[in-house]
Amino acid sequence: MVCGYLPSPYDCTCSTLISLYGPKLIKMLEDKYTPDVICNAINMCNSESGETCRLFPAPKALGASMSPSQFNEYVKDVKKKFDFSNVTVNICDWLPQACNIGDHKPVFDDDNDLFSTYDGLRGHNWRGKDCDDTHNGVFPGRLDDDIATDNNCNGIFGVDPTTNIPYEKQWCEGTGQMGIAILGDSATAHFRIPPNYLVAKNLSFANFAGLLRNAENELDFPMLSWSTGHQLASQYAPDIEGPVDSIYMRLRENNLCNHNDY
Ligand SMILES: [Ca+2]
Ligand SMILES: [Ca+2]
Ligand SMILES: [Ca+2]
Repeated sequence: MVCGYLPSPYDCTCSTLISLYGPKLIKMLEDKYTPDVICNAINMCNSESGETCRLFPAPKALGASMSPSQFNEYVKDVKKKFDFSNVTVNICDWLPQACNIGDHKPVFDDDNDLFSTYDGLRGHNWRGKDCDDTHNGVFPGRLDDDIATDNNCNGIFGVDPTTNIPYEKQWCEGTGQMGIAILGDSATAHFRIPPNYLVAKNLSFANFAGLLRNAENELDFPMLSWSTGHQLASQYAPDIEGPVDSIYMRLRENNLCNHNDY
């Protein structure tokens, strides 16, 4: 059932993993090993810097606190005990796109201008949508001095036939046109774990329908944040309700020349 939440081909890989390691994982849960220990023991939680991933309280076996080296030694013992030493599962083999975001640039960006036509994987959920992914001179937020093309992706281009003035100049020049950029960690990108993911009784296909999409966004929701939000929260139902308001949305509401500039 768990693998059924994932789209093909991930469901197949998941089923293989469950058939190989499922009984041992269930035994570990029954023996009250923490999720951190289990995840590290099967090599699914690790980082390129070698730091271990720890979100939960220390295992009881280690007392109230533990150093990183103590934890690593403990995980080694658990690997040995459950014969996980030869597990070669790597989350990046399984979901390579999600691991190809270490530089925080869009994974899908044909013209390398740092703007994408794809929403997830650091795409246009994170920054304005590229309206021409074959031309790196066309992207949101740039100065638009071409009267024939919408170089800045705000939807405005061409010349007013009655005044012979480019629309971009006629409508936007001197209007205080501006976008918004936020530099920060996941907190500024509206990181959240949908509560339903953590409550066993709420396990359902409906609650996990957006699992892959959320994973592609690293459980961040910049498209719903106070600063760059621009999507309807109802798209993320049933986890999120209510209206979305943001600095970008207000900038755009006041001046459509700001469209896509976030
Ligand atoms: Ca692009
Ligand atoms: Ca482009
Ligand atoms: Ca334009």
